[in-house]
Amino acid sequence: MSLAHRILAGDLRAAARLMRDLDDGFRSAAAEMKLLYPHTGRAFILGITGPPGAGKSTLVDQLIAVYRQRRSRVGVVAIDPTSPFTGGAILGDRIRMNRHAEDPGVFIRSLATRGHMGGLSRSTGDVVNVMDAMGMEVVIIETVGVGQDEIDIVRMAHTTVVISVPGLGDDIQAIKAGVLEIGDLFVVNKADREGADRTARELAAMLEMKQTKPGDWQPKVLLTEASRNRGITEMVEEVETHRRHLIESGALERIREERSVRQFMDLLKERLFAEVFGHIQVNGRFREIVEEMTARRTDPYSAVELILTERFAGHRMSNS
Ligand SMILES: Nc1nc2c(ncn2[C@@H]2O[C@H](COP(=O)(O)OP(=O)(O)OP(=O)(O)O)[C@@H](O)[C@H]2O)c(=O)[nH]1
Ligand SMILES: [Mg+2]
Repeated sequence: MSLAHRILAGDLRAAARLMRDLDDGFRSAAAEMKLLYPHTGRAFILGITGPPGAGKSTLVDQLIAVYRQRRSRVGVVAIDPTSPFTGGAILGDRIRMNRHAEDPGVFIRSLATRGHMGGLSRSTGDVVNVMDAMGMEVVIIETVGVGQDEIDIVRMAHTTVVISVPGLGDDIQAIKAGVLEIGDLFVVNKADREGADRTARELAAMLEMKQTKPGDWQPKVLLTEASRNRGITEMVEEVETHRRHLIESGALERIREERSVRQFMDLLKERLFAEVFGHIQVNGRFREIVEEMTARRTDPYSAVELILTERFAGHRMSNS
């Protein structure tokens, strides 16, 4: 039986195996993804982002518990910002969410940001799709920080929660830059720490300055203390309110469409590059071009044009 069929039948080990094959870039994995795709599009995708150590994993662990009480199955994709060789944060996530390790209704997967040549958002998308096809009603994506990679990842979420913590004066400024735009809900975690109320007030003030149109979603600012399970139910309620808003306003359909388009674009970029670059590496053209450029007999612009012409003119001929 194919991995896809086993996954659709609820086989968790088959899912883990496919995710490894995806990491290794096996061609067979693409065939499995084709079989799974018709079974995707049902999961609610929740993005959790914020600075290192803000308590994201602790919050996610509490969220899992709430969704499990409500009988939803939960998938988690934790993006590990550190080197795949240290494994530090992966271990941390495992420990943080350990109490759910034996629950067959919970599936946790960590992805490293390095070692994924140009495709972290695509591999995240693949993992989300596998979890979706597995029947996970909720898929949570945890990412750190505000880099472009993270923004791309967070954009595949239906609802995005931005976590901050008190006492990060300059980080609030960083939040201002880009994260203010992507948050559907802002959570100040570590509410037990001094200055939490002030951080929440500052955030709320910044949100009020944003230009809005009637009918636009108004992000709230909530306080939580993840390590003592405080404020979590309120957070889930607000997430659910946003989810209903997405459905009722038709925005959910738009987000889904954007996500398919982005997946298509990412795949196209990756496959075109692999196709063209693989070819010139094997036939020695790449080496020649490097030498020509170094000797200033050609330039990168002309070289790319030449390679594309050679590659695709050849294609048309061989196909006709
Ligand atoms: N005081 C306090 N500590 C908390 C709270 N929530 C989490 N922590 C602690 O903060 C530390 C970091 O928590 P994590 O959940 O690993 O944070 P994270 O944002 O996932 O960290 P990275 O994934 O490494 O970026 C841990 O020691 C938690 O126990 C809170 O509400 N109050
Ligand atoms: Mg974490």
